[in-house]
Amino acid sequence: MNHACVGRVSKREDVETMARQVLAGGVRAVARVITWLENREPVGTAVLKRLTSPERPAMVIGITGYPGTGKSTLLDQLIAAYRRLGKRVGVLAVDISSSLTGGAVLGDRIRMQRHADDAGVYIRSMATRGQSGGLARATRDALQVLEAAAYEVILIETVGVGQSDIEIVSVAGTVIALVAPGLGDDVQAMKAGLLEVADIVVVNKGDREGADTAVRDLREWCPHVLRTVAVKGEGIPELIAVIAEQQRLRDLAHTLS
Ligand SMILES: Nc1nc2c(ncn2[C@@H]2O[C@H](COP(=O)(O)OP(=O)(O)O)[C@@H](O)[C@H]2O)c(=O)[nH]1
Ligand SMILES: [Mg+2]
Repeated sequence: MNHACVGRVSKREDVETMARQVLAGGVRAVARVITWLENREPVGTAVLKRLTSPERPAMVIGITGYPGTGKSTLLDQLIAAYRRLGKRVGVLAVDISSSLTGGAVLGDRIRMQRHADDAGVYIRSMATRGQSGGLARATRDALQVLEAAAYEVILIETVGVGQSDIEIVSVAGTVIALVAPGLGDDVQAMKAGLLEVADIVVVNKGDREGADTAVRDLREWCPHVLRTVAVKGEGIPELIAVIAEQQRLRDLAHTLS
């Protein structure tokens, strides 16, 4: 018996079964395929080729900003809000610089733990694989898998504000840049890069001194500046509304072009 051939046949069955399970929204298949894609295994790419896009495209929201600004806390609130609207939510937490941010991902896990038993929520950490370019590609692939699995809202959180963050969040229909008061220099630095790709700027920690000044300052740069207190859920309904409006206008522009 030719083992190589047997191997190939079972792989092909794997590919078809996996693709079917992903399209049926199977969480275990989703997780496995994303791992294959992260590791650049050809079987992952083969599954990806068999995936079809859903009739209604997912709403993809990128959230970026410096560590500690409250991205994960905000994300947790957004998950809860979209779940109340009956949406299936997928989350890709991309940690580009785990060595810089220490236990950021672990902290995120704990913060979002309350959604762990919810079958309508899938949370995935995308870890560093050498260069950030590979991570950007793996994230795009994972996004495609989640879309095929019919997650209606997909949230991508990136840590830091490097070029690779911009590359990653740029695949999102809506990009949210998060800032917190008291990070004056960071806000200046962000103006050069992140604010250019941001559709919405959120000044989180609105309960802190300096939030008003930050909002006023940023309004000169970006038309959509909102203030939130993520720990208390303040400003979340307003943010959801602005995201919906921004996506609506984008889709309209897309239809007209
Ligand atoms: N005072 C205040 N603290 C907040 C707010 N949002 C988040 N935090 C806290 O800021 C810290 C960092 O939040 P986290 O969501 O992990 O930030 P991330 O690194 O950007 O993901 C945590 O201790 C949060 O509890 C807020 O609106 N106000
Ligand atoms: Mg975080």
